[in-house]
Amino acid sequence: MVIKSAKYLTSAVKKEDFLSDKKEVAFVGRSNVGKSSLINALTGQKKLAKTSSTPGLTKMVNYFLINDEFYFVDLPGYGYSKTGKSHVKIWSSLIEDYFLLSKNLRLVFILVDIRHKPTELDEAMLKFLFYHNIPCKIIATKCDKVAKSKIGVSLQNIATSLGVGKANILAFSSETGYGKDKLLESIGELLKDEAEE
Ligand SMILES: Nc1nc2c(ncn2[C@@H]2O[C@H](COP(=O)(O)OP(=O)(O)O)[C@@H](O)[C@H]2O)c(=O)[nH]1
Ligand SMILES: [Mg+2]
Repeated sequence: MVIKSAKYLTSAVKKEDFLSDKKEVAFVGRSNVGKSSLINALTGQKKLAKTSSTPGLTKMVNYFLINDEFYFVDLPGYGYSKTGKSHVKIWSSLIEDYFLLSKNLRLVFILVDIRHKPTELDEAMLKFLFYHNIPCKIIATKCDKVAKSKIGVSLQNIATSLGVGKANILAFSSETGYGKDKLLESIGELLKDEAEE
């Protein structure tokens, strides 16, 4: 598919703010894994989603209108959260609310860093989505950081560690655009299949 237009629409800070009028494709993952950069790379707009080298800043559910047809949704990052003195391992209840209430959600991409073994939270997120019958795929981000010849092995390791088939994982780089066409194709297929139903 081709992205002809993309614009930031709104952000939800509570469940009452969630949109429900269009199909949604959501991106989730630990803070700093590259969610916002991926949305910028896919849409070809460098400043559409706010990117940051400081983890944990995005706490809202951000909606981007694509081709006046569907939404990309940038979800809050999960991971260690500094609340007062303690660091707790969490994802926000806003993420759970989003998954449970978004009836037009068609696909969730869980982003993991291609250089690292998925974390317990990545596994928990995958299980949560399986449990609630929400279709999901994995994107291994920052693949410009590993040699091209190592991408295949890295994907296999991530697949094995998460217990999913390698076909469910795509390698991606926001820096080089690696994987962009495949990713757009799989989003296009998903939305097209539905139009034919
Ligand atoms: N080398 C490289 N760096 C990336 C890539 N994607 C994101 N980053 C960097 O990782 C940091 C976090 O990215 P961001 O998109 O804000 O992550 P988010 O918290 O998941 O939204 C930023 O400094 C980005 O420049 C990538 O594909 N390759
Ligand atoms: Mg972000």
